[in-house]
Amino acid sequence: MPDRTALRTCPLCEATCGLEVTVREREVISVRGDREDVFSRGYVCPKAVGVAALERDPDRVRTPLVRRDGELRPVGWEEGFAEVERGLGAVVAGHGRQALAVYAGNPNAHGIAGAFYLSHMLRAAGTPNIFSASTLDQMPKHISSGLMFGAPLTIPVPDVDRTDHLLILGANPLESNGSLMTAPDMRGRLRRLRERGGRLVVVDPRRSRTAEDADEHVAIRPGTDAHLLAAMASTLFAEGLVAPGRLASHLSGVEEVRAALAALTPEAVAPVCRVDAATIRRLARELAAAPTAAVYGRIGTCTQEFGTLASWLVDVLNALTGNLDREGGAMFPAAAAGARNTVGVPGRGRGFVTGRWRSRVRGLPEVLGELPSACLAEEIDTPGEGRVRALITCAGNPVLSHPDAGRLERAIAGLDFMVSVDIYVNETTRHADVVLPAPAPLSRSHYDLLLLQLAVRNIAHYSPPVLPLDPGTPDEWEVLLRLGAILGGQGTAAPLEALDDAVAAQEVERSVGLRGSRVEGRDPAELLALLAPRRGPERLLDLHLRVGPYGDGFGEAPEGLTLERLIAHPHGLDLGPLRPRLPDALRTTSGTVELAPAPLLADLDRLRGSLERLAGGLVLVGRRHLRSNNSWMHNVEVLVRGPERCTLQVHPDDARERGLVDGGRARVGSRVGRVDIVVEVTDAIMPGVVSIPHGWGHEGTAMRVAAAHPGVNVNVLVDGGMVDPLSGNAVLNGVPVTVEALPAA
Ligand SMILES: Nc1nc2c(c(=O)[nH]1)N[C@H]1C(S)=C(S)[C@@H](COP(=O)(O)OP(=O)(O)OC[C@H]3O[C@@H](n4cnc5c(=O)[nH]c(N)nc54)[C@H](O)[C@@H]3O)O[C@H]1N2
Ligand SMILES: Nc1nc2c(c(=O)[nH]1)N[C@H]1C(S)=C(S)[C@@H](COP(=O)(O)OP(=O)(O)OC[C@H]3O[C@@H](n4cnc5c(=O)[nH]c(N)nc54)[C@H](O)[C@@H]3O)O[C@H]1N2
Ligand code: SF4
Ligand SMILES: [Mo]
Repeated sequence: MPDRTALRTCPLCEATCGLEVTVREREVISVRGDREDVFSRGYVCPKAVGVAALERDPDRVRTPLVRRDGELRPVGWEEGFAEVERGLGAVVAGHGRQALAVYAGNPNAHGIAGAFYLSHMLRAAGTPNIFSASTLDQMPKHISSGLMFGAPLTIPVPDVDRTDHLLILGANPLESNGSLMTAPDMRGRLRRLRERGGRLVVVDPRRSRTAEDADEHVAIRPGTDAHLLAAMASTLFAEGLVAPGRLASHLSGVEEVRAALAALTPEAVAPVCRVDAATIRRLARELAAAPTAAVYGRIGTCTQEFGTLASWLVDVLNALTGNLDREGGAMFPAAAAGARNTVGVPGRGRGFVTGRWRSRVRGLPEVLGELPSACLAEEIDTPGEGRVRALITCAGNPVLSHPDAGRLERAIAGLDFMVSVDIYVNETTRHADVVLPAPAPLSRSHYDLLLLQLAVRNIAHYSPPVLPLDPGTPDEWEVLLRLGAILGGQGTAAPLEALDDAVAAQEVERSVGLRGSRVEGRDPAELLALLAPRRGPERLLDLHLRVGPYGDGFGEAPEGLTLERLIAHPHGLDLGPLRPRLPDALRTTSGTVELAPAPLLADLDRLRGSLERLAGGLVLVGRRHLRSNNSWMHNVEVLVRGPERCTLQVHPDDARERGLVDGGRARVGSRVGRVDIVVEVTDAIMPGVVSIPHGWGHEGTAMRVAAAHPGVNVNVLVDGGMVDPLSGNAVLNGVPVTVEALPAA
C-alpha cells in the first residue's frame, strides 16, 4: 500500500490547528501543519507530534481493565461493562443516586464524544454531584457572560486580527496557544498586530513569553486584576472617557456601574495591585484613545479570589470604550453549530441563573448544572447522609488538577467504587475499579463544537477518522452511551443503535420545539429521515449544522451548510471575519447588555473590603509551557526532553533573603501541604511571587516516560477552601506559601 495523507484537526489545545498526517499501512510516519487549512495555514506547535506519539504509546490503555485481587487486569468489553453495572448498581441500591459523582475533565471540550454524548450520560446519572474542570478554569467567565449577555457561552473574543490595541491579563498565549479565544498561531497574529502599528500590553506577575514580546509588561500582585480593572473603569468615568458609541442603545446599567466603582480609584487600589496609580490611569486613557481596542483576560484572571468580578470588568471596559461588538474590539463569534446565541428567538431570552441546588457539605451553589470541583474531596470524605461513595471520571486527572490534591487522593482511594474513562492508568485512574479506554485521537472523527464558538474568525472544520478503530473496540461516544444506559437502568444489553436513535430523536425534538428555531414546528420524523443513514455524533453534528446560522434548514435554504458540504472542504470552511451581532446575540430578559447585574455589584463589597488587607509574604501562581499539556502529555519522550520544567521560579531578592540558589532545592509549604522542589532564580517573576506549573507529580502509574520526569504536584499546596464565591471556581493563583532552602541532596 502506498503512503497516504489525511487531514485532521489537532485535538490537543484550543488552537484547532489543521494537521496533515502521513500514514504507511497503520503506522503514522509524519505529522505536519496543513498549509491549506483555512484557519491555521500550516502553523503547528511542537505538541502536534504528540498526536502520533499517543497512537504508538505502549503505555496507553487499549482494553478495559478491571480490578481483581487488588490489581487492574485486562478484560473484554462485556466483562468491563458488567463490572461497572455491578459496582455502580450496588452503590445506588445501598445509598441512592446522590452517592454517585461524576467528574468530567478538560479533553471532553476537545472532542466530538464529549460534545455530544457527555451531557446524556450526566443526566442519566441523576445525581446533583456533577463536577468538571470548568470550576478549575473558566467558570467565572461563564457566570459573568451569562449575567451580562444571557448565556454562559456568549463570551466576547478579542478581534485580534483587526484590533489596534490589545490588553491581555493573566494569559500567556505564546505558551498556551490561546484559551477562550480559538486562534491558531497567536505568535504570528500578535506579531502582525504590532507590525500594523498596534499596541500589545500584558498584565502578569511574570514576564511571560507573551509579555516579552509585548510593547509593555505590567507586573501585578496575583489576585488583584479586578481591582486594577475597576480602577481603570472608574478613571474612564472620572475623566469623561466613557464612549459606548453605537452600543449605547444596547446597554443598561451604565450609571449603576459608575456609582458602584466610584470609590475604586487608582490611588485606592494601587497599593493592593502594586501597580502605581499613574500607570493605571495611563492604561485606561490608552484604552480609550485607541481607534479600536480589546481587553482579554484568561486563566490568571479566573482562577483567583475575584475571578467573576475580574471577568465581568474585562467586558465592562470593552463596553464603556465602545469596543464591545465592534470590528477590532471584543466580538461575538457566530459559530456554525451548537451555539445557543445563534438559535431560537434572537435578542432576548430567559436570562441566566445559578444556585438551583447546593453542595452538601459547604453549601456552595450549583453553576451550569455542576458543583465546584473544590468540593469534591469533602463530598467524598465527610461522613453523613448523601456522602459520595462512587465516582466516574471521564477524561480527567483530578489527583493532579484539583486543589488540596493530597486530601482528594486519600478520599478517592477510600471510595466504594470508581470507574474511569481514560487513555492512561495515571495518578487518578490507578485508583479505579474499572478503566474503560478511549481510542487515541487519530481513530476518531473530530469537530470542535465548543471551541469554534470562541473562534476569532468564523470557520468550521470536520475531520473523519484517519485510522480505523481496533476491531471490537467501541468509540468513546459509544462508551459514554453505554455508561448512560447502565446509569439509566437500561443495562448492558440494550442495543447501542436503539440508544443512539433515542438520543437523536431527543435532540431533533428539542430543535423543533425551540421557539424561533429554523425548524420550529416541523415533523421530527421528517428531519430524522433526512439525517439518515448517519448515526452517532455525525448525525447530531449534521442536525446542528443544518439548523445553525449557515445551515440549509433542512431544505429551507437549499444552498446552506450540511455535514456533507463541510466534508467536501477538508481544509475547513471559512465563514468570514467576525461581524457585529448585537442585539441578536443576547439572551437576557431585558434584551440589553446588562452591565450591572445585582450579584456582581453585591460582590464588589468583598472587593472593597480587601483594600485593607495588604498581604505581605509570598504567594504562589502557576504557569504553562508550550511542550506540556496539563497533566497528560508527559509520557511523550520528545516533549519532556531537556531541562527540568517543574521548578519553583523565585525572584533574586526573595531568593537572597531565604538563601535559595538556582538549581538548589527548596521546601514550599502552605496551609494544606508541602512539596520539595528544584529552585529556578529568575527576575522574570516579580518579588513576592513564586511559580510552579501544574500537571506534574507523576508517581505510581503505568506511564514509564512520565515516571522518569516526575516533578511535583503543585496542587498539594493549593487550598481547596478558597473559591470565588459567585462561580465556585477554585483559587489556584495567589495561594499564600512559605519557602525555605533545603540542603543540597
Ligand atoms: N494549580 C493549578 N491547577 C490547575 C490549573 C492551573 O493552572 N494551576 N489549571 C486547571 C485547568 S485550566 C484545567 S482545564 C484542569 C485540567 O484538569 P483535568 O481535566 O482533570 O486534567 P488533565 O490533566 O487535562 O487530564 C486529562 C485526562 O484525560 C485523559 N485523556 C486524554 N485524552 C482523552 C480522551 O480523548 N478521552 C478520554 N476519556 N480521556 C482522555 C488523560 O489521560 C488525562 O487523564 O487543571 C486545572 N488545574
Ligand atoms: N502548552 C500548553 N497549552 C495549554 C495548556 C497547557 O497545559 N500547556 N493548557 C490548556 C488549558 S486547559 C488552558 S485553560 C489554557 C490556559 O491558557 P492561558 O490562560 O494563556 O494560561 P497560562 O499560559 O497558564 O497563562 C496564565 C498567565 O497568568 C499569570 N497569572 C497567574 N496569576 C495571575 C493573576 O492573578 N493575575 C494576572 N494578571 N496574571 C496571573 C501567569 O503568570 C501566566 O503567565 O491553556 C491551554 N493550552
Ligand atoms: S497549537 Fe499545538 S497543540 Fe494546539 S492545536 Fe495547534 S498543533 Fe495542536
Ligand atoms: Mo483549562
